[in-house]
Amino acid sequence: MKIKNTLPLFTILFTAILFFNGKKYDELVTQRLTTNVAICLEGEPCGASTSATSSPNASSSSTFKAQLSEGPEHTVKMLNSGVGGQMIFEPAVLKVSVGDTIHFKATDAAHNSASIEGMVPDGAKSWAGALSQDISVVMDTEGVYVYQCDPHVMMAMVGVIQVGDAVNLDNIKASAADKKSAFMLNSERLDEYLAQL
Ligand SMILES: [Cu+2]
Repeated sequence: MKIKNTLPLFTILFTAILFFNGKKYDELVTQRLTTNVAICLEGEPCGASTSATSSPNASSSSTFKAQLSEGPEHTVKMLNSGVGGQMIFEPAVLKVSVGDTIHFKATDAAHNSASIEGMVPDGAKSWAGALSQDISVVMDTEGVYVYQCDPHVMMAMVGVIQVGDAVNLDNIKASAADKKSAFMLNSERLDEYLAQL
C-alpha cells in the first residue's frame, strides 16, 4: 500500500527532473549557437564569411589582370606545390614583350614544359623540354601561348604566356574549351588563367 502510493510521486518527480534538465540543456544549446554566430574570423568583418556573394574579394579575384613583367628575361618554376595549388607552373600567367626569353626551371623533378599544338600564335615555334630539365625559350612571335607539363596535364598543369598583344586570344579560348576535357582535376584553371589576360 505504501509503495503503491509513492510510485506515482516518484514518477512525477522523475519527469519533473527530466523536464527541467531538458530545458536547461536546450538553453545551453541555444547559448552555444548564439555564441558561434557572434564569432568573427580574424581579419574579416563580422558576418562577411557567411555571405560569399557580398564578399569584395570574390569579384576582385575574377577581374585580376596580369601586369607586364619587366625586363627581357623571366623565370617560370615547375612545382609539385605552389601558391595556386598542386602540380603547377609559377607564375602560371605571364605577360612579356616580343623577343623576351622564358627560363622554365625544373625546381621540382619529373616536370617539363611543352607548347600545346594549336595553342600558340600562327608561325610561332613550338618547344618541348625534357623531364626534370630546365629549358629556355625565346618568344619572338606576338600572341598568346599555352603550354603544359606532359605527365601532369590531367591535373591541369598548364601555363599561359602573352607576348606583346593577345592577337590570337579568341582562337586560344576556343581551343581551351577542348583542352579542358583532358583535365581530371583543376578543370577551371585554364579559364582562370586566360581571364587574367
Ligand atoms: Cu608536372
